[in-house]
Amino acid sequence: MQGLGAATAALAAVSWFAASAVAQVDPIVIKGSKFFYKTNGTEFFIKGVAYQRNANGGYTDPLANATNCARDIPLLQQLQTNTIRVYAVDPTQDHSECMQMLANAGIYVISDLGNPTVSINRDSPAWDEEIYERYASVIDMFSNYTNAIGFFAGNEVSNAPNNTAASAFVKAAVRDMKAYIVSKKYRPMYVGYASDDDDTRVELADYFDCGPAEDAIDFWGYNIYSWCGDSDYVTSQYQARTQEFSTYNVPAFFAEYGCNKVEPRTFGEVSALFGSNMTQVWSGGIVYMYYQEANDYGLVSIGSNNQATTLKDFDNLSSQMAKVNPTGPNSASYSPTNSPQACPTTSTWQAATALPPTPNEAVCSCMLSSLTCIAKSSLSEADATTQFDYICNPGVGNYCAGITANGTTGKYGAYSMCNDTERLSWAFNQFYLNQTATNTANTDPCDFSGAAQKVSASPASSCKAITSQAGSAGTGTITSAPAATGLSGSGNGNSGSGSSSTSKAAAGIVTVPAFDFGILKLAAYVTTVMFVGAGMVLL
Ligand SMILES: *[C@@H]1O[C@H](CO)[C@@H](O)[C@H](O)[C@H]1NC(C)=O
Ligand SMILES: *[C@@H]1O[C@H](CO)[C@@H](O)[C@H](O)[C@H]1NC(C)=O
Ligand SMILES: *[C@@H]1O[C@H](CO)[C@@H](O)[C@H](O)[C@H]1NC(C)=O
Ligand SMILES: *[C@@H]1O[C@H](CO)[C@@H](O)[C@H](O)[C@H]1NC(C)=O
Ligand SMILES: *[C@@H]1O[C@H](CO)[C@@H](O)[C@H](O)[C@H]1NC(C)=O
Ligand SMILES: *[C@@H]1O[C@H](CO)[C@@H](O)[C@H](O)[C@H]1NC(C)=O
Ligand SMILES: *[C@@H]1O[C@H](CO)[C@@H](O)[C@H](O)[C@H]1NC(C)=O
Ligand SMILES: *[C@@H]1O[C@H](CO)[C@@H](O)[C@H](O)[C@H]1NC(C)=O
Ligand SMILES: CC(=O)N[C@H]1CO[C@H](CO)[C@@H](O)[C@@H]1O
Repeated sequence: MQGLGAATAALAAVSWFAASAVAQVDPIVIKGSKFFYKTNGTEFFIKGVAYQRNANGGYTDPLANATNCARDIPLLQQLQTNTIRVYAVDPTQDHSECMQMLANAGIYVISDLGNPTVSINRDSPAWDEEIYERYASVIDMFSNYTNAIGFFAGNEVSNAPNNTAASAFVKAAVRDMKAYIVSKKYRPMYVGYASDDDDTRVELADYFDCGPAEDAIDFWGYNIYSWCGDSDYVTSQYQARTQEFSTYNVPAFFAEYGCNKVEPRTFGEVSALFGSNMTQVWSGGIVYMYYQEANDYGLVSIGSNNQATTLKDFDNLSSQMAKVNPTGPNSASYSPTNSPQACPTTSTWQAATALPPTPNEAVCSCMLSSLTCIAKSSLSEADATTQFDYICNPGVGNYCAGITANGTTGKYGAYSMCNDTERLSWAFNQFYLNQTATNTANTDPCDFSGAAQKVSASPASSCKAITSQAGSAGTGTITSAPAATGLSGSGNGNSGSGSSSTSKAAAGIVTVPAFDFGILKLAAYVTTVMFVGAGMVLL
């Protein structure tokens, strides 16, 4: 055990930062299914540690406090760390000091794009303006740091057969964030996904990799906890997973590993992961996790005086990492031969290959400005929910096809990515138009218990192409929209289930409570509207 005093850490922070305020690391680039140092073409294997406190519902940005970074980086170096994974950052904070200190230590960053309140929710998935803007803002923040390798557009979102459809929304996020990086002319930064290890693991990996390259992930992260205690390459199913990924055409690595069913963890999997059986297929992995928390996965404990104390797992991991020296081909002599996987066709896989539309504020503004009966902007969330429940009920009519998204059928309303006010306005207006045309007895078809108001439509001339492509039902495909800016959503959680805790535990579907995305956010309005013939209010 050892500690590093806060005072020492603070001093270190100052001197490191001053020493090389402009130091840059060599960017990591992808070729085929491997990562490489850009300049010398040496293969880059991720020797990673997950670096974020697991706050309950909220989050603490792990890269915004230079004192803490200075305390922790020397310890990460003792673990041979060259990459950290962070799960939620606040783009409005200043990350320059931590990013610089990490760069000076040769440490790269892979960041999740979501946060606990804004990310894609597996039970009511959406890919909308709010989530788009959040994700894009994280990319903007990291774009100036050459030690930012890339991003996870989702973490364990689909984790069971009944929520595989949510992956269509995550894949749309991958597509749009890749396009965003290109449109902003940023240096290459990559967008991937971090999957759990459930029964749909093959379908998940295939789905995110299949189809047009511009829609597909740049890398695959695998959260895998199947090597527990004194296991081995075969028993742990590492061999089976390696065979599965041997044909994968983009880099794959362990985005979380380190089963703790047997403690202290001895990390025998390190010699397998970084040994020649696996280095041809895998690009290393990220140990879960730095901080000791209630879930007992920590390598380091932070005391009440903010002092860091290394734990037994730290020492064991440190000695295992010291023993490995993964090597691979140089980029120049490496000719990738794998191609994208085929899209899954099994009956357990529900996500359509057709993806949701790109969130685009301009499209939604055009739509809103073309309406004559709209939702009052003063509407409370609760009132809006009530109104969605009413207007989108199939028993009332068919007014919501333009604003709903179904990842199973692959049918997405052109305005399904708009915000709640915009979508509710669309539905009100659809109802209003229908009543005006078909039901003259309804003298106030834009009432909705005071939730709506009549306005004059005033679309800009540039809106005509957009609204006509969307069509009168809003179900068309818009191809003439201006470059997307950004658009909303909810969160996803992580589930835990253990298997046996025998020393040589059988591999299985073992996931652990990882970062708790999505505790706070209410389900998106429209997707809560799944009334299965619920008793509803009639006119
Ligand atoms: C390539 O560059 C990286 C980072 O600068 C360095 O760690 C690595 O040792 C270099 N490879 C060789 C073969 O010199
Ligand atoms: C999937 O099943 C779980 C447990 O039965 C349930 O809580 C969840 O809402 C379901 N998700 C979907 C999208 O149907
Ligand atoms: C990145 O750096 C450039 C040049 O220093 C600066 O103009 C730009 O605002 C920075 N971008 C971000 C997102 O910090
Ligand atoms: C490599 O694979 C063989 C089985 O093919 C296994 O016996 C051996 O233990 C593995 N090596 C490591 C380091 O896991
Ligand atoms: C950084 O974290 C330490 C605890 O390690 C805390 O005492 C300090 O106030 C934080 N600094 C800032 C600027 O938030
Ligand atoms: C939705 O977008 C409109 C602009 O079309 C904006 O005025 C409104 O504030 C947004 N509402 C929410 C809840 O974000
Ligand atoms: C429009 O209203 C009429 C009755 O007033 C109804 O029969 C019809 O289904 C409605 N159209 C839609 C699209 O809901
Ligand atoms: C998607 O459409 C299918 C087929 O119509 C339906 O069974 C399912 O409930 C829909 N899902 C959602 C989330 O509306
Ligand atoms: C493989 C290894 O390093 N094992 C050590 C893990 O930590 C325990 C407790 O400190 C030691 O007893 C093991 O030797």
